[in-house]
Amino acid sequence: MMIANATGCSSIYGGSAPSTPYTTNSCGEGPSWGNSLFEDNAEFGYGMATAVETMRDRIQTIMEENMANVSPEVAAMFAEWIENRADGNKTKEIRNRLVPALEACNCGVSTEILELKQYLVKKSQWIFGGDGWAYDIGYGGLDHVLAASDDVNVLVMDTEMYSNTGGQASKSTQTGAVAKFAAAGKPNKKKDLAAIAMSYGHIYVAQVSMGANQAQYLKAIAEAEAYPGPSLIIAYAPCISHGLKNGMGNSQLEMKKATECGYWPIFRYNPLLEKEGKNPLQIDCKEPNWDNYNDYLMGEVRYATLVKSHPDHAANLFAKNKSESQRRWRQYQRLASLDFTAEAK
Ligand SMILES: Cc1ncc(C[n+]2csc(CCOP(=O)(O)OP(=O)(O)O)c2C)c(N)n1
Repeated sequence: MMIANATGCSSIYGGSAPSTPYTTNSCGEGPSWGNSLFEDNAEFGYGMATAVETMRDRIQTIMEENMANVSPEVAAMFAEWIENRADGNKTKEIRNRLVPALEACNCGVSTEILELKQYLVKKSQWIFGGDGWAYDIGYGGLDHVLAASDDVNVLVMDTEMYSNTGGQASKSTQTGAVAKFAAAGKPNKKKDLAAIAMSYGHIYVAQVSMGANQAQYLKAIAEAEAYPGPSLIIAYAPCISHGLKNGMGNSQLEMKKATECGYWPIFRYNPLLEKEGKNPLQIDCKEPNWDNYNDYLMGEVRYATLVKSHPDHAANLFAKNKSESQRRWRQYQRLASLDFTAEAK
């Protein structure tokens, strides 16, 4: 796995010395990680993926040109690698047989491929960052990378604000939330990044919340990894600047509440289903209990504080926030009920 990490909370806890969440397995293998600035992280990860695939194209050319110059066993492994080069587990297994065979054969082609052996296994390319990066500053690059067809996976940890620099409002901040640059509550609705990405049709998109449904969250990660094209996972991430009245120790519970009241619906959009004539959008949560919406907002200081400073204004903005969520829910319901039989390939 290779990770391109935009600067933000995830790069700080991801890359701090002396401790880091990343490690190696018993074979000494683990992810590699790089931190980009903040405006170009999607491009940074895309560059990593492109560089690796260019080296792997080179391996394929060497193999194709040397089928007749190696033993039938090695030629069979070359053919197997070419056929499965996009499969992480398969290429790992082939690499484990091919490398010793090439080391033993001591022929010209073996030296060339052994020099590139670190590229034999398909890399899993991930691009991590927050909403300030994904929705605002890095959005042009993110859109560009998602619009291409390369196999990269994007994880947005959506705190609905620029957390690492003290909680500035982003285009992900919801109506009525108090954040820096939105001291009287954000007047405008949250950008629907998932809907924009789904409009392309070829992007795997999931909106997840670990606290609402862990199985759905893991399924989305596995599906994004397996999808042979760009994937985008938007993960709800409570943060200190939200001011959870129940405390950050209950952030998983807060996530559950957000999904149950309709604030954060969870779903998966898998373009592979469309090829089977099925609707690609699957909504993974029940009809929200909208009656709990205001209680959810009042459980967080980022909303509750507006009631104290601007009570009338607060009521209007919270009603607007709720009706925007209800509209978004109905929009997803409409999309999820469309007939896709004509799209079967
Ligand atoms: C081009 C650029 N502008 C500003 C900064 C300063 N900066 C570092 S982290 C950050 C906020 C990141 O917010 P977000 O992407 O939402 O991630 P979070 O901290 O919420 O995880 C900013 C503005 C930077 N690193 N690069």
